Amino acid sequence: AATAREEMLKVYPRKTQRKRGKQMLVNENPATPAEIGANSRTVPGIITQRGCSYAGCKGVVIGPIYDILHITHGPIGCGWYSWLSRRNITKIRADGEVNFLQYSMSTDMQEDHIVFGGEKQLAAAIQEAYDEFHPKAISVYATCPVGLIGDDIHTVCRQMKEKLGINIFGFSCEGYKGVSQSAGHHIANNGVFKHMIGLDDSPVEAKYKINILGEYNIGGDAWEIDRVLKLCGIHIIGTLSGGVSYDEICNCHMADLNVVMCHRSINYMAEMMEEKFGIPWFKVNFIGLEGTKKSLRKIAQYFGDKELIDRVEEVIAAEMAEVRPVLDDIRTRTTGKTAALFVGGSRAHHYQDLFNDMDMQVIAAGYEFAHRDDYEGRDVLPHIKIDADSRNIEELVVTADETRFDAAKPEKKKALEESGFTFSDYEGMMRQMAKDTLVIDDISHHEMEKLIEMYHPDVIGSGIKDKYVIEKMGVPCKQLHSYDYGGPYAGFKGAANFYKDIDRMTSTKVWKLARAPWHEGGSAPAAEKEPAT
Ligand code: CFM
Ligand code: HCA
Repeated sequence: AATAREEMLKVYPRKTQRKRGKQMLVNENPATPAEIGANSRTVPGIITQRGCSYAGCKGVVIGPIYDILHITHGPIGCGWYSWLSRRNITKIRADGEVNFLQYSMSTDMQEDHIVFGGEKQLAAAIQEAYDEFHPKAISVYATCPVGLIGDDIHTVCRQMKEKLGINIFGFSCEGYKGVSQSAGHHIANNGVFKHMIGLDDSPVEAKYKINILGEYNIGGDAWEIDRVLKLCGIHIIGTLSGGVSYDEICNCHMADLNVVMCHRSINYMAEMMEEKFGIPWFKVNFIGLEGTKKSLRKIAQYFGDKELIDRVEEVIAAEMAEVRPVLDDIRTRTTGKTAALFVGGSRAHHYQDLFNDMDMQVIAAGYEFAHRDDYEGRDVLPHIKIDADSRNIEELVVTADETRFDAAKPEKKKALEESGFTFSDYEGMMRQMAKDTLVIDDISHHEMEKLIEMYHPDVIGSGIKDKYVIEKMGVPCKQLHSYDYGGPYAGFKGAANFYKDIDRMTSTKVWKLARAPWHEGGSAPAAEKEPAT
C-alpha cells in the first residue's frame, strides 16, 4: 500500500505532493486512526469528483422534499444539472398530495439580469410559480452569479411570503461557498431548521416514534427501511429528506428519537434538534445485514420494551431466512474478491459492510468531501481546525425551546449512557477498515488509474464522473450514488439485490474481453495483468 501511495504521488509537483500526501494514508493502526487531510480545497488542475455547495443544498438535502416548489435563481445550467439527476425517488402516498419533483424551476438568468440585478425576476418567478401550482411552500436557491452580483434573495422571499401567505425561504448556497457540496449540507440544515422544523405540534399517535435523518431514498432505500420498521411496529414521522413531505418535516420534532444514517450531510440537524427539543440521536446503518440487525436492535433497546425487543428479533429471523440462502450461494463466487470504494461522504464506509457480508476485501476507500470525523470518528471533533472556508458557513446558536424542550429525554439518555449505551456517536470509516488498506480523500483520476494498475480490484464503487474511465481499464464499476438504475440496497431485501448485482458484475468474463483501441498491438489490457499485492 505504501508503494502504491508513492506511485500515485510521484508525478505531482512538490507542493502538491505535500498536500495530497496528507490526504492519502495507509491505515496502519485501524484502532487509532492517523490524522487525514480532509475538507480542504482541491488542488487546481487535479480531476476531482466533487460537486458544489448548491448541489449539496438543493440537490441533496432539500431538493427531495416533494411538495414544496424549488426555484433555482440562476442561469439555467444549474437547474438543469440538478433536474432528476440524483435518484432520490418519490411517490404520492395519500389522496390530495402533490409531487413537484418532476419539474425544474429556474429564473433562467440572462446577461442583463447579471448586469442590472435579478431580484425583480425572482419575485416574478415566485409569483408565476404560485399562480400555477399553489404550493404549501417555496424555496429559493442562490447560484454563483447571484452571490457575485449580490441579489438579496432573503428579502425577496420575505416580501413574497407576506404577500402570498405561504412559507417562502431562501438559501445562500452559491456553488463557490465551500470546498465541496458539504458546505451546502450545512446551509441546508440551517434553513430547514429555521424555516420548517417545529412549525406543527400536532400529536402523533404511535408508540415508538422516530425520524431517520440522512436517508434520501436513493433507488427506494427509504421505502425498504420503512417496510422493515413497520414490521417491527416502529413509526417514522419524517425521513430527512427521502420521499418526505413538507408537513412531515414541520411535525418531526414530535419524535422520541432521531437515528442518523448519513452523518456527513445531517449531523448538524441531529445536534440542533437535540439542543432545542431534547431529542437524542445515535448513528445507525441500514446498509448490510450486520448493520441493519444492529441498528434495529439498538432502536429497540432505546425504547426498552420487551414486546418491541421480541418483535424485532422475530422480524430479523424471518428476513434472514429469506436472504441467507442468497448470500450463501453468492459467497461461493465472491469470497476473496476485492473492491475499492470512492463515494461522497458516507457510502464509502457503509457499503464496506455489504462487501464484508460477501467475504470480499475492501482494499482502498475514500470519501469525496467528508470531514476528519467521518474518517477518524467524532472524538476528533474538538481537534479539527476551522479554516477560512468553513468559517464561511453560519453556525446557528440554538437554545432549549421554552415550552417544547422535553427534559425527560435527556434524563432517559443519561440513564441509558450509564448502562453503556452510546449516543451522538460515530466511529468513522478507518476503524472499520483492515490494517494497511489505503484511505484516499478526494481521489483524482490519476490516482484512480494508478490504483487500478497496481491492484486491479474486481469491482470499484464510484460515481458517474469516473465510471467509464474505470470500465475502459477493464474493471466493472458500480455507481454507489445512483445504483445504476438498480436498488434498493438498504435493509434485508436491498442487501439481496446488492449481492446479486455484484455477483453478476464480478463473475462475468466480459471485462477480460474488453480491449480498448489503443491496446491494439500495444500492451495487454489491465484485466490480463497479474494484480499487485
Ligand atoms: Fe450522504 Fe447521500 Fe453520501 Fe451525501 Fe452525495 Fe448521495 Fe453520496 Mo451522491 S447525502 S454524503 S452529498 S449518503 S448525493 S444520497 S450518493 S455523494 S455518499
Ligand atoms: C452531487 C450528486 C451526486 C453525483 C453523483 C455522481 C449524486 O454530488 O451533486 O457523481 O455520480 O449522488 O447524484 O453525488
